[in-house]
Amino acid sequence: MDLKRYLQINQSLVEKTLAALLPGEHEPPQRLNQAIRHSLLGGGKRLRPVLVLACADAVGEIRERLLPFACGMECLHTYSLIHDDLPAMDNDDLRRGRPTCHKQFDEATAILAGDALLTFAFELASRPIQGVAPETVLLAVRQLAQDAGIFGMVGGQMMDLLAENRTVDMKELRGIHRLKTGALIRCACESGARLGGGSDGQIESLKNYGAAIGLAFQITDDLLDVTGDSRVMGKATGKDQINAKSTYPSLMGLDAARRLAEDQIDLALSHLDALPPSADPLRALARYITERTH
Ligand code: GRG
Repeated sequence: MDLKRYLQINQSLVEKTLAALLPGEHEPPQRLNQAIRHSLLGGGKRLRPVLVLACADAVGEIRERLLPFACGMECLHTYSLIHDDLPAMDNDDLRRGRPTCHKQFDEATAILAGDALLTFAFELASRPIQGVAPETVLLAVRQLAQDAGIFGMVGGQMMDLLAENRTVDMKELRGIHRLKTGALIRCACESGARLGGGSDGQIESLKNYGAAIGLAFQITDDLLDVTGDSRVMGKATGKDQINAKSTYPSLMGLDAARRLAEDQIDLALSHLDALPPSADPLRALARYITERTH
């Protein structure tokens, strides 16, 4: 399994589809469309849309038809990054190797670009999919709304902000990240399995796979903030320590955090045991989560 090639092919598929689905930068309102394209088409690993496609591959064969849904997930993720970078939140200057949206444009434009991407995400996710029952699409859209909102990413972000400047314990940290980072990654896997025609058992397995890699992804993000190279990552590092934030490395130490991430990858792989060789990209992706450098 050549993961590098698999990622290149699928990342480029997602990028071409996104570029085609989005309004052009010369279409009005030009400033909004330029800001959206600046943030969305300027790099990124495309992990969530690739997971949608890879989970569909693992259970069925209708992956191309899922591209608008997968791109919707990337729009939603990018909105969260734009808003997270704002001065009222993380106040970051660099994202995906480029100036953050509010630095390149201004705060009002960045807020609107995020809002527009959030709503565009649901426009894309709710498009009919040939060969998939409308009720199944509706279920996936509802799941996306839950995982992106109060009971998912936004709720987790609020809990994360409220946890600033105090030490939280492992249980609370896990609860925050299960929502803030984990919900969308888990949702990508569950949606890919559901829209790809997976059985209830397969959907459950891929949901559990997503939950485990989501935690490993967050631990790795915390580790990279300590040990990573900001030039490779395209964003500032060392911020957690400066902000005295509780993270996996700060609560348990670097080695124990690495071990916990590896344990989650083993757990994720065990959820794929009953799946056929078409799940091999997911097996390779799980390992990549902890090996990544950006
Ligand atoms: C503002 C509602 C709102 C939510 C923000 C996702 C998030 C919640 C904040 C991002 C802060 C952060 C660094 C979280 C850690 C994990 C994470 C989501 C990293 C960024 O995702 P990647 O690495 O980014 O997939 P790329 O650029 O590769 O898409």
